[in-house]
Amino acid sequence: MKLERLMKEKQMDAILITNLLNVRYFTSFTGTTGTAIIIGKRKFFITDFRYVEQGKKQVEKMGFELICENVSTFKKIGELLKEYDVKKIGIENQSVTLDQFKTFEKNFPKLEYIYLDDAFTKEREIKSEEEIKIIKESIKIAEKALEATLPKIKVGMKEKDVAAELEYQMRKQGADKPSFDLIVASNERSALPHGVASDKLIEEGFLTIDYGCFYKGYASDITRTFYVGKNPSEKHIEIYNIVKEANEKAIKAIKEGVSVHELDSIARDFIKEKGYGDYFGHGLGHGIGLQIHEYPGVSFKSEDKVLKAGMVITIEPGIYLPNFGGVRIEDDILVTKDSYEILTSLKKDLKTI
Ligand SMILES: [Mn+2]
Repeated sequence: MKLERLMKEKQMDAILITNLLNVRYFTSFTGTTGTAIIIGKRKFFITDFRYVEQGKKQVEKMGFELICENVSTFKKIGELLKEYDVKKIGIENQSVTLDQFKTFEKNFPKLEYIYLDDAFTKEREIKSEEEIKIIKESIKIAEKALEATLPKIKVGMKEKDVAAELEYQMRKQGADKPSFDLIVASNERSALPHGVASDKLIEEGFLTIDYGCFYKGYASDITRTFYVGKNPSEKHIEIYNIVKEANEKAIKAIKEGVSVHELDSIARDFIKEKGYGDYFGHGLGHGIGLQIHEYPGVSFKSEDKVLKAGMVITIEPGIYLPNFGGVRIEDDILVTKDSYEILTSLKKDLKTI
């Protein structure tokens, strides 16, 4: 069990899990109020009246004992710490607020605090079979939604209306909600790597749609760039195909053992070689899971590490030419022992709409 291993490694008597995504990961609890505390071999989950029924069903399967505390979770934690004579406790220093920490220190001055840093998020980077199944569903929902939206896109429509339609279609297919503010960027706005849908009207030129949804808590993240109009210029076709080739080259190199820097370079060097190196300024990709961006980073900027089977990453090279337009093509990929599985299935040839 991951938590027990962590406790042993850092010689802690207890671990406090307060970040809701990590609470969800370790306890299966999907509500909005809950704290987990592991003390030795005992695992407790503290929530309030509203979540007792739901909480029991979810956390008991994971070996947690539910404690209902309606007044102060903090007081309850204090009682447990005392009862079990805890001396050394791991806390999520990246998400505990300074106020919470001060209250802790004031009330438990003798406790030794171990900063867990990103230990939990690192645990989450390799997905279980169950998680992979859910991510695949999340992607399928997003893809069906885009297919249903594309025929409705017309010149003169607002970017925001395209985003609204796409969100509606995702929810109709079963999504919980969009995984981030949808990017719908028409013509010269497609040169903005993060062109969140605006009031701009769709016009002839590139149209970049970067979107995804949460399904059962797990994110999908897909980008496709289209050409609105019948006759893309040679330049449009040229940069589109360079990005597509960079995307495909990087994907082909994926397997356990390849480093993220190496992967980033494959796409980056290719784009540079074609003369557009200055126009690809962001990283190649990132892990997806309970968060839209999680470990591992797949970028020249991220910590270099090797891919491991079970990681789910995006590959999303792009070229952005100011006052002209930009292209990004993003797929979601499962790393396997000897190669990869492309989880996204939307076509990548330049499509005119
Ligand atoms: Mn992405």
